[in-house]
Amino acid sequence: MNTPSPSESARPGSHRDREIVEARVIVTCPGRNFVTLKIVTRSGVYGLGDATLNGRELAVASYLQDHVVPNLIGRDAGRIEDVWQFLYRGAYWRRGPVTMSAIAAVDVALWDILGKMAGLPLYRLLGGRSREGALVYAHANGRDIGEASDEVGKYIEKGFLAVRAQCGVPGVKKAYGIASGGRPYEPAESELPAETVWNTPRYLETVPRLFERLRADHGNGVELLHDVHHRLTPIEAARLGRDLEPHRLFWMEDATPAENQTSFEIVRRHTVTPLAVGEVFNSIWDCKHLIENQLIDYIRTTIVHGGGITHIRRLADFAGLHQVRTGFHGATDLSPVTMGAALHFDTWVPNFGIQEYMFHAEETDAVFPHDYAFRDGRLHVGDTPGHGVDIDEALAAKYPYAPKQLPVARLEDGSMWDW
Ligand code: KDG
Ligand code: MG
Repeated sequence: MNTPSPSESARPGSHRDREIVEARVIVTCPGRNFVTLKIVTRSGVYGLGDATLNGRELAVASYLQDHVVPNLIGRDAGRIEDVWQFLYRGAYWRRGPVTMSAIAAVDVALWDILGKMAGLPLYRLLGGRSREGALVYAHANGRDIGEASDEVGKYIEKGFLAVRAQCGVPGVKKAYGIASGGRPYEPAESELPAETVWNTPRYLETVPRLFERLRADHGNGVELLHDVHHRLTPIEAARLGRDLEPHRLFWMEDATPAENQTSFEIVRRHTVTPLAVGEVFNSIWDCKHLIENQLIDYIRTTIVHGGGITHIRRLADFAGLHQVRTGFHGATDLSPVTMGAALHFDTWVPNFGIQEYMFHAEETDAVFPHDYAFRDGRLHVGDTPGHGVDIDEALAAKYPYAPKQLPVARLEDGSMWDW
């Protein structure tokens, strides 16, 4: 499709070798749903990209299968930037989580192919190692403050240097972030959304008590984080940030919905608790005002929902100009393919902050063999060429798609609220 220039035709990895001959969308549910794109070149070298959008998986699978894959066949897998621009500009309809997750899947698969053809791990293609490992934070949650504190203690014993803590709120049925039935926390648990009830005043009085207790039980040697999950208005978030100041949080996350980026000015004006936001963003345009006005400290948009490495690299560079650091989303709905790609990015990116890390289910790890490993509070990538994550397609086929949606939240009077 693209005419090779003379230098592009030179082996190894000639234009003919790099020609995309097949692209397959693989939907599998080993513990939870994942959408994976496998792009195969004429040489047989293939790359993998994650396209999982929690609760809306099949929308991205169709976007890829019906609208993207036919455009890939015959194209040069080495023209990563051109393919990105083709899928973004060429679609006319820009941005949005479905589009950007689909573009990300293609982009990450092409970077994976480039790494494999060059015989280099992805972090080396990006510019090489900036650190020995990526600081990660784990998720501790409990039905009450005592149980949450015990959980934080367990993660510290496992070697974690940073822990996110959430606890039940008295009188609130199914508060965000709390596991049910002794299972690991997994929000998308039912075919139709579970209804949860929200009460802001009770939450605002509980959370400072949680962190007071955590500092009393565990001291100041551990980084503590908290996710508000978009539940507060800007002035309520400002109040919580101020109440948390004595407990020195690493960050307060998603304090208020951020479609209106200027709303963070209110939060920022009133508190020095560091702010993180952006796991639901999908473009640099979702955070331009937040970053250039230094209204946040950490940007959470990760590879899969933000258009892949090609776009997130631009976002991270822009953030770096304003002393905003990365703090990539890494819940269980980000597949090991995203985790692998994100960790290579974390290993390189100069303005790295932290990486979220929730353990995947054993079945997930078996379907997606990978070479990253946890050691001493950090995740370490391996030196396998590409992003270091593969898929066992035969095993994946044993776990058919199972529809699951994220919960919704209502106030006690029945009004819909932000989940
Ligand atoms: O798909 C939604 C989850 O990834 C999200 O609820 C988890 O907020 C989350 C987090 O910070 O990990
Ligand atoms: Mg979050």
